Amino acid sequence: MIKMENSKIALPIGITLDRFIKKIENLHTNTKGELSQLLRDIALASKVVNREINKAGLVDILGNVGQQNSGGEEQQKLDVLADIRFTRALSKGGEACGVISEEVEGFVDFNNQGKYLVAIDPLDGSSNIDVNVSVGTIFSILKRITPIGTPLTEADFFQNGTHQVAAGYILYGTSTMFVFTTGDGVFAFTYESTLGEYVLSHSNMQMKEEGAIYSINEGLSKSFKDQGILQYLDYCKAQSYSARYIGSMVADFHRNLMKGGVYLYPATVDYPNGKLRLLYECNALAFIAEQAGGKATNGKERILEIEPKSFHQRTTLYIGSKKMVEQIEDCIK
Ligand code: AHM
Ligand code: MG
Repeated sequence: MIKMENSKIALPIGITLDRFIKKIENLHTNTKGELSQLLRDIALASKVVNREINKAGLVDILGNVGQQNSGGEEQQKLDVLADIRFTRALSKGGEACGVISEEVEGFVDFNNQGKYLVAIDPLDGSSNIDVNVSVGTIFSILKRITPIGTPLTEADFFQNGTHQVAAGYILYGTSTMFVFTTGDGVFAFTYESTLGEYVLSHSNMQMKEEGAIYSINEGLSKSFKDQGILQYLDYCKAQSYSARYIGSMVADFHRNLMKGGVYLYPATVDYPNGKLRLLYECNALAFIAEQAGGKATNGKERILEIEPKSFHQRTTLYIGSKKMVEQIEDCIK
């Protein structure tokens, strides 16, 4: 049975993602099911990527391709493969009219009648691919603002994160999980490989207001531009918090979502504006964090209210349990 509790959806654990999406669709009037189909397309592509990640090591898909992506980082073979899989699924599906990806310089216009735009990091945590450590996919969905049937423009993509209609991530970890929100709470589905289905495992996820885990690349502390971060790290140590940093943001974020904690990527000498990308990394996770009762800022403003000015714009990021993020903000004031 479906009921709305404080605008949150209550559906039984064990329901498949397809059924879940259909039921949510039924709760909303005037929907044509396009967003539902788009989410299904992303889920399907993620199963293909999951299969490929699981084969890594057995077939020749590890290592880099010898070229750099839009941000000047080494592209891994699996980065490129994942980008191809998701872009193909989105263009064939027809609900998305365009995409921006970490792996591609500009935007891709599918020239179709779709009304949604997708911003995606096809495989986040590239440095972990070769060493069998969790990686993820992050996606953010917006509605185009220019009329359907006309060429897409930069303005379509340069909408702040409050305009997202859905966002999510897939974590390829000890099990594979699809976590997403459409603004009615956060839901996680675990992949049941023998069935080939994502099954609801965590309903209406909520993040603890305060946790005891901090996730940061502390090895870079000499190059942090804001000394307030060091003050916050001293506080974490005084409290005997646990330091946990995998180097795949999706995995670090997911753990903090489940247990309570905070993820930090401040400005450094190498990345004076922060390392992480606003449109396809930070906005999506910020939407999820807020839906789960957490918080996401760049230290001064809400991530979701930052006005994008370029496709691969970077930002500093402090995201996780609300009180922990607020304390960081106090330290770096
Ligand atoms: P990527 O998109 O090139 O994989 O970079 C993003 C990743 C995050 O997943 C991770 O938290 C961070 O970069 C790690 O960076 P660092 O090695 O500087 O700590
Ligand atoms: Mg990334």
